[in-house]
Amino acid sequence: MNISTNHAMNTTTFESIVEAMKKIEEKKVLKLVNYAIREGASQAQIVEAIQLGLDHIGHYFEEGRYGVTDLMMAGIIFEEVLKLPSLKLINEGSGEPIGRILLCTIERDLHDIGKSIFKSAALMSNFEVIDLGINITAQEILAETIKLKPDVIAISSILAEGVRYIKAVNDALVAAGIRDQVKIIVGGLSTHRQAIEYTGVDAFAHDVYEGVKQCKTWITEGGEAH
Ligand code: B12
Repeated sequence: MNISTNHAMNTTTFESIVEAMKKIEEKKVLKLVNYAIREGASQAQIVEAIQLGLDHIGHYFEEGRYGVTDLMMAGIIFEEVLKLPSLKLINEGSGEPIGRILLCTIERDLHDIGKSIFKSAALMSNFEVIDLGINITAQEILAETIKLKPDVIAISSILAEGVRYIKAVNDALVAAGIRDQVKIIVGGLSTHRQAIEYTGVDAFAHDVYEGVKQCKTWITEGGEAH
C-alpha cells in the first residue's frame, strides 16, 4: 500500500495525523481523521497515516521511550478510528457474498488491528467474513473449518513466534484430510516467504489489500497463490 503521494487527503492533514498518532493524542487524531474524511480521504489513506504513526510508536517502544500502556493506548485510538461512523459507511460491501473467509489472529497473539482492517477490506470486496477473534489455536481453526467450510482461512500473525502456531494449523488440516479443500493466507509482521515454505500455507501478504486481492483471485479465477 503506497498512497501517500497522489492522495485526496492533503499532505499537511496526512502529516498531522501521523504526528498526533505518534504522540498518542487521542482527541486530536479523531478530530483530524474526521476532517480528512470530509476532505475526501479514503479509508486506505487514513489507515496508512495511522500506521506510520504506529511504526514510530513501535520504535519508541523498542527504545524504551514508550511502555506497554502506550502501545495499548495506540491500539485503542486505532480501534476508535475504525469505528467512526464516517469510516463505517465505506466499510460494508453490497450484494451476494463472493466467498467465505474464516479470519483470526493466531494463538498467543493479541494484536487485532491488522485483522480488523483486513475484515473491512474483505467486506468491502463482498466477502462474507467470520471473525473468530484473537489467540485462536490450530484445533479451534480446524473445528470451525469443518463446521463452516470456508473458502479461505485468513490468519493475522504479528508476533514473530506466530510462525510455529501457523504451521500447527496447516498440520491439523492435513491430518484431518481437508487441507486441499481450503486456501490459507497469512498476513502480519512475522510473515515472510521462507516462513510460508515452513508453514505450508498457500500465500502471505504484507498488507490487507494485497491479501484481499489474492483471496479474490482464488475465488473468481480459481487462480494459484503467488
Ligand atoms: C498496538 C500494539 C500493541 C497492542 C495491540 C492492541 C490491539 N488491539 O491490537 C498491545 C498493547 C496489546 C500490544 C501488546 C504486545 N506487543 Co505490540 N505492538 C503494537 C504496535 C505499536 C502496533 C501494532 C498495530 O496494530 N499496527 C497497525 C496494524 C494495521 O499493522 P499490522 O498489525 O502490522 O497489520 C498490517 C499488516 O501486518 C497486514 N496484516 C495484519 N494482519 C493481517 C491478516 C491478513 C489475513 C492479511 C492479508 C494482512 C494482515 O495488514 C495490516 C495493514 O496493512 C506494534 C508496533 C508496529 N510498528 O506495528 C507493536 C508490536 C507488534 N508489539 C510488539 C510486542 C513485543 C508486544 C508485546 C510482547 C509487548 C509486551 N512486552 O507485553 C505484547 C504482546 C501481547 C500478545 N501476546 O500479543 C512487537 C512485536 C515484535 C515481534 N515481531 O515479535 C512490536 C512490533 C513492537 C516493537 N517494535 O517491538 N501491542
